[in-house]
Amino acid sequence: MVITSLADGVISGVESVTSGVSAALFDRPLRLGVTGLARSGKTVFITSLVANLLDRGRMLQLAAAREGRIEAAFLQPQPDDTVPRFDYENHLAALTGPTPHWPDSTRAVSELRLSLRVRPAGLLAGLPGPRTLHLDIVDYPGEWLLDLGLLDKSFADWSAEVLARIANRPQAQDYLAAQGAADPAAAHDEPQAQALAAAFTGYLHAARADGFYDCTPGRFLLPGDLAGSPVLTFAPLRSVESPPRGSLWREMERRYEAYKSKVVKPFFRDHFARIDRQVVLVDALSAISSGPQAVEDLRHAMVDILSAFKPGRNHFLNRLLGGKRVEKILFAATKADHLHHSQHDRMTAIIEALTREAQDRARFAGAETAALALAALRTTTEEMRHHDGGELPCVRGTLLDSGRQVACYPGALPEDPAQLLVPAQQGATRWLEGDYQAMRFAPAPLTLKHGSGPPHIRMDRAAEFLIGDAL
Ligand SMILES: Nc1nc2c(ncn2[C@@H]2O[C@H](COP(=O)(O)OP(=O)(O)OP(=O)(O)O)[C@@H](O)[C@H]2O)c(=O)[nH]1
Ligand SMILES: [Mg+2]
Repeated sequence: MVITSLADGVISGVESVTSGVSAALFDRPLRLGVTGLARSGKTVFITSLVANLLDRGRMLQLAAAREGRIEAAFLQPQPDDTVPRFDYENHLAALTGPTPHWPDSTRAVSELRLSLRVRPAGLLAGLPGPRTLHLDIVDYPGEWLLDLGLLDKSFADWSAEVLARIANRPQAQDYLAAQGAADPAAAHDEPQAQALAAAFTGYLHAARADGFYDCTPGRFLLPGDLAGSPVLTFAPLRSVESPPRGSLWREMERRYEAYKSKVVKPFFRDHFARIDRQVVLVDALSAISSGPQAVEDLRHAMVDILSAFKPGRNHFLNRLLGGKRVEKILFAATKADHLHHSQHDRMTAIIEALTREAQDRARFAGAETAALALAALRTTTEEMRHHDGGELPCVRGTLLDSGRQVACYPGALPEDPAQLLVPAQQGATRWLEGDYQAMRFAPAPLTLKHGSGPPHIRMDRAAEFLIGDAL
């Protein structure tokens, strides 16, 4: 499917040139969506991608860069006036300044346009002059994709489902008690509605912090400028027989519907539906170190997130997209610099297995998919250390919390991903074999060589997969 559409593009392009139309017609924008759950590495990924496309010394696996066909790369005003600009300069300054630090957490959609002037290759090589690819990079929280599942659900169904799911979670006990004490059929009382919404939001935050990913509605965690508004002041309630007008239940139902139509649908219409290529970033290592439950939960979240890319089952999205589909999806395990490179293949196998169900669906929808382990910013160096008569493949870096330089061995990932995924699926509470250490490294002070972006692992491969064919 991708090959066909590409071939179509080439043929119509050649026709338009032979018919004397300017090659400027080739200048077309390509929208690259970058998503992932909170803290998965979206901001650092985009910052590094842009910096490394501007200065391409470390992008040898990107064919157009290696062949010297990219004549210029520059940032331009983005096409959408109402979307915040991705704060590239500040994020880069944070990562590469004199006292390097990680950029702040970001809480909403943002966008940046990078334009690449390229000399065409292959069939188009004979064309006069370079053409320009406008790459519109869009950063949006993966949590917002999870909300797609709400569109087909009534308030009653959603409530029942959520209450059943959280019944045994310790993080939810306060909310469940508050909800149990409230009478859904009683007259709506705003302070009570606010208290319930606050308690439910508290549960979502606690669950998220403990590694649960099924934390919708997504905007409750990332409200942006909607904080405190009625569309975010609802919570799941137990069902009652024909709740009267003006009851708490009816008002919550109304707000739930408003959330769907005023928050969820506009996001899909204005951002999601326009994406051509997509990266889904996954911090699998953190999930693995949190334990089997977190891994199983992450797998579920991936299935849910990716269901947005197989819109067949969702009427709203189907109508919205018409025939348009995302052409390529890259699943990337981030922060691969936490592992010695000898473990990267295993990390890739895990990310493939973790997203297999989701990938199969996307493939079904006609998108080309790939999986990769990468680090947007490499913070470590590798070394072998003697231990118990053997050699341990370690990484050395500066720990974020203590500022200490350490050589770490995070644990051996299994060769067969099933060794992690199967116990996770079967509800194991801890790993039987092996222990995985969570670490956070600080970005290392850098002196960037002229013409080179920040050090990374496989960002060039990621770029080749995502945009190589368009260059
Ligand atoms: N070692 C290492 N750590 C990384 C890398 N990328 C991200 N991190 C870590 O992950 C954290 C989150 O990265 P961000 O890029 O801010 O993640 P995000 O997905 O934008 O997070 P939110 O905006 O909060 O959703 C950073 O503060 C770093 O601690 C990387 O390439 N290497
Ligand atoms: Mg961010």
